[in-house]
Amino acid sequence: MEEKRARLFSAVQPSGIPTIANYIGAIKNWVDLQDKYECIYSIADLHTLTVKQVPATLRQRTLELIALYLACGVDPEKSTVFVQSHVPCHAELTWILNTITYPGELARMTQYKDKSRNHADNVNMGLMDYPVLMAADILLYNAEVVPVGKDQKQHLEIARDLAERFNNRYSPTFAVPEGIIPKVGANIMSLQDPAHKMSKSDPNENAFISMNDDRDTIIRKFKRAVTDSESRVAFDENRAGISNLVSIYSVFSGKTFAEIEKQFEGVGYGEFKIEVAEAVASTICPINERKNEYLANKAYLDKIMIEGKERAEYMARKMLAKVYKNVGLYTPERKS
Ligand code: ATP
Ligand code: LTN
Repeated sequence: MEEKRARLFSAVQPSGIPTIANYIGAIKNWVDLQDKYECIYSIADLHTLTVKQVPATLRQRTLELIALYLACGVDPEKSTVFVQSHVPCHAELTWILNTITYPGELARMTQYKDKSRNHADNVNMGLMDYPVLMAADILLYNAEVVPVGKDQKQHLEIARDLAERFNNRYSPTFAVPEGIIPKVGANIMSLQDPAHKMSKSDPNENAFISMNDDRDTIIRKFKRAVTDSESRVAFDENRAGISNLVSIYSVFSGKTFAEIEKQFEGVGYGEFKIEVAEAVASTICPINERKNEYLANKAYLDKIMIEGKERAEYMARKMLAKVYKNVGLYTPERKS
């Protein structure tokens, strides 16, 4: 009999065009994990509503993101791929978890503080509650592993705390999830300001490489990347800009930091930047082409989403029924 594999859950928000940071920190790793775990990959559309979205754009980005998942190698035969809002249990479990969450623990989240600053005209309850919805995503499937970038570590910690708190307050119900954070590339920085993470919602387009960028754009953006005046290609914590480029190159070339330092000894930043750009382009341009092929077949994408929803909802409904029972909500039984 086939051995039962541990459940894995992860998601990306359709809040913009994904960048290479989302690819490196998340989607790229998902593909390899499909053979080891029972994987569930979601599109976190409800999360995006915590900042202002243009409705038509959000709908289009949802399609683009599912096309990108498939183009990167997420296989709907192996994994469950679905859109968060298609399974109402996520919002329902969020309510239950809210009743065991303290406002203080949400107010101190780095992402909440950053986004409240960046969207000062729209500091809403959803923005604060974001980690609870994320905890619901994970706990609803009893996921034991959650691959994410470093920026999500704090949120994962809340998911673990809520699982433990719930289990202690009521009865053992949830698995306590563990994060998988990649060794290299968990924290890709902005090309324009290496003190801040690369983010798809950065207003400065030169700060990120989008998964839609063509080869010329990729080269132009890397050429402009902020480095330092030292001009030695190496991973060095005190030189964030060049270290970021070395990390990116390492991921796309498969070479270690030591190999890269040796290869580029005596080579200037200008030449190195072109090499990085070429390595990135040779991976993401073909992905982009495949993504466009999927996008041209909306009926297929809709079919994948509907099948994914059905599979996800089956698992989620079972879990939510257990949660409702364990907290004491009454369920009537149909006798005839
Ligand atoms: P936004 O800018 O809209 O907040 P984002 O670019 O931070 O979005 P998310 O959708 O929040 O992206 O994240 C999707 C996945 O990508 C998560 O697993 C996250 O940890 C990872 N990720 C995001 N930014 C980075 C980064 N700079 N380096 C590595 N991984 C990242
Ligand atoms: N908040 C995540 C996206 C996300 C997620 C999740 C990741 C929503 N729900 C559940 C892992 C597990 C982010 O990357 N910004």
